[in-house]
Formats: sequence, C-alpha cells, structure tokens
Amino acid sequence: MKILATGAAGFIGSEFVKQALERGYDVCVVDKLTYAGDLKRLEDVLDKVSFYRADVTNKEFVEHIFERERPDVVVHWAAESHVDRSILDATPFLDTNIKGTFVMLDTAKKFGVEKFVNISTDEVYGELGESGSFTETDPLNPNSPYSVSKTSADMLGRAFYRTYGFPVVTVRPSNNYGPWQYPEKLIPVVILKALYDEPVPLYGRGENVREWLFVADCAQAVLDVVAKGEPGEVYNVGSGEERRNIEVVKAILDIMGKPHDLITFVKDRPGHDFRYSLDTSKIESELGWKARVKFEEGIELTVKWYLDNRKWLEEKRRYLEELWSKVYR
Ligand code: NAD
Ligand code: TDX
Repeated sequence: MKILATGAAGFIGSEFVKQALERGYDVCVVDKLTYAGDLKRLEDVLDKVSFYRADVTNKEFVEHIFERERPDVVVHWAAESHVDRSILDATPFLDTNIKGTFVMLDTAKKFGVEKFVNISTDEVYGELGESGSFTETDPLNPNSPYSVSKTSADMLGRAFYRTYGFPVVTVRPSNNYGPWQYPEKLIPVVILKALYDEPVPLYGRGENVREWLFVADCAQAVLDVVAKGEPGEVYNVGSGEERRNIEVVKAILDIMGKPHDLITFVKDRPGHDFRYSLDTSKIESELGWKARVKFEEGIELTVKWYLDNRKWLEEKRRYLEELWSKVYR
C-alpha cells in the first residue's frame, strides 16, 4: 500500500511519514520546500522514501509524479500554515491552500486513488467563547485569511465527494506542538526568545485558549483515518488539553528556569480567535483513537528537544527577524 504525502518535509507531515513507514506503508513525499519545509526532519528516513521537490499547484508535475508512483492513498498536508503571515499577505495561502488542494484532488481522482485524506484544521469552525466544543456538523465560520483558505480547501473536498463520489476524508486537528515545529508558532517562539533572555511576545493579555495536541498523537490519528476512515466523513482530532496562552508560556519558562518577567504583552493579532475546542467523540467511538500525551508531559519533552537541537532552532532565526519586526509591536 503506497501513500503519497504532500507537505511532508513540514512539522506534522514528517512525523506522519516516520510513523507510516513503521506501520509498513510505502511512502512518497511531495514538497516544495518553502521556508517552512526542511528535509532535515526526514533525514533518518530519506533513504526509505521517494522524494519529489514539487509545488502542489503545478498540475503537470503533479500528474507526472502520479504517473510514476501510482499511489493508493493521498494524505494532503501541504499548506501555508501560519495565521500571522496570512494576515500580512494572503496570496500564497490562496495559491497553495486552495488551488494546490484542487490540483491534488483533481489529479488523485484522475488516477483513481482509493482514499484522499484532506488535512483541514479546527480554525475552520471559527471561535468559541469560554464554553462549548465544536462537533463535525457545526457550521464553518473562519475568520483569518489562513482559515478561510483552509475552509475553501475543506469545501473542495466536500464537493469532490458529493459531486464525483471521490473518496475524500477530512481531518480537523487542533493546535499541534512538539519537536521540529518551525519557530514562528507560539511554543517554539517562546523557547527561542527565552533561550536568549529576550522579551517573550504574548498577544493581547494572553487570555486566548488553544487545545494542544502532541504531534505524534496527531500523526497516529491520521494513520487511523488512512486505515479506517469513512469516505465523505469528517473527523475532529483534539486532546482536550486546553490552556490559556499565558499558562502555556509560564509552563515553558518554568521548565527552562527563566523568569516570568520576560513575558511582554504586544499588540493583539487582528481578528484573533478567542478559543478553539473540539469534540472528539466521533473519532474515539468510530476509529478507537484517543490522544495519549498529556500537556505537561508533551511540553517537557518538547522544550528538552529544542534545547538538545539548539542549532536547528538558531538556524531558523535569521528568517524570522523580518516577520517579527512586522508582527510584534
Ligand atoms: P508546516 O508549515 O510545518 O509545513 C508545511 C509544508 O508544506 C512544508 O514542508 C512546505 O514546504 C510545504 N508546502 C507549502 N507550500 C507548498 C506547495 N505549494 N507545494 C508543496 N509543498 C508545499 O505545516 P504543519 O504545521 O506541519 O501543518 C501541516 C498541515 O496541517 C497543514 O495543512 C496545516 O494547515 C494543518 N494543520 C496544522 C496544525 C498545526 O498546529 N500546526 C493544526 C491543524 C491543522
Ligand atoms: O508570538 C506569538 N504570541 C502569541 O500570543 C504567537 C506566534 C502566537 N500567539 C498566540 C496566538 C494564538 O492565540 O498563541 C496562540 C497560538 O498561535 P499560533 O502558534 O500562531 O497558532 P494558531 O494561530 O492557533 O494556529 C495554529 O493552529 C491551527 C496553526 O498555526 C495552524 O496551522 C493550525 O491550523
């Protein structure tokens, strides 16, 4: 059984590839290697996968890859993934996340793949107040250019299932964290800043809530969807581990032995969603998946990984100064 995984030089996709190989799948990877892609994440397994440096919006090249590889299943991770960047310039988000998903769906349909797992996000539902959780049938109310582009991709998957009977399965994970996450996202930003005793930027008052899912748990859920997910269905993937951003930051500073006065409140993210929370009873009862890693355990592991891999973290810094100068005011 061969899986074609797009965007698998990225944070979650690379963990997915490692677990897929362990489960005995053949794997080929299609990734453009944008600023967020890095083959170092796949270093230990590169000899076991076929790798194509390709843009998912390039229909001709994508068709050529399908012709050569003839995958049974597609798992579509490739995306522009950072909300703040989408606020600064939505263009690559519309190209990759919408057109790229269309090209992947259309090509996979043409080649008759057995299952297309489309990776969506909890952000498609919009924001919640202090209580409640989203179920898979809730309406979609995305608020940022990023989440609108992901919702469009999600809806294209729906249309391919409804219109052509093409076997699309949609997965909506909550905020992932763990080793190898690009240090533009909250958790590795905090680790990187604290490492240098620099101000740790928190938007607004740090009160917003996210549901933190350890990356290995997310990859395992998607593999369960590959094996058992029903075409046309949507599965939420969350951990129940909700934390206010300020609690997350304090937990990291405590593990690193850094003072809380590094925390600096900066201008809030425009349109900042207050809270996300997923009801995961569907994937738990139908596929038997449940998140295993508790936040306190996962965050400890994650901080340790970054401290042990300081060089990788520091290498990324030079690509971040420009983004930070625009976002942290
Ligand atoms: P990431 O930014 O770390 O990786 C994205 C990968 O996609 C990179 O390797 C990049 O090179 C590749 N890519 C980007 N544009 C491409 C293009 N045009 N053609 C081919 N490859 C391209 O992202 P991630 O955090 O690993 O997220 C993976 C997926 O999961 C995305 O679809 C994202 O929307 C979704 N998701 C992420 C989270 C999270 O917390 N990180 C949560 C829910 C859903
Ligand atoms: O410096 C920061 N300070 C801060 O307060 C950053 C980078 C973030 N934040 C806040 C914003 C959010 O409330 O922390 C929270 C998490 O922010 P991000 O790490 O940027 O993630 P988020 O915007 O929640 O989106 C993530 O989860 C859903 C992923 O980036 C998306 O790809 C995924 O779909």
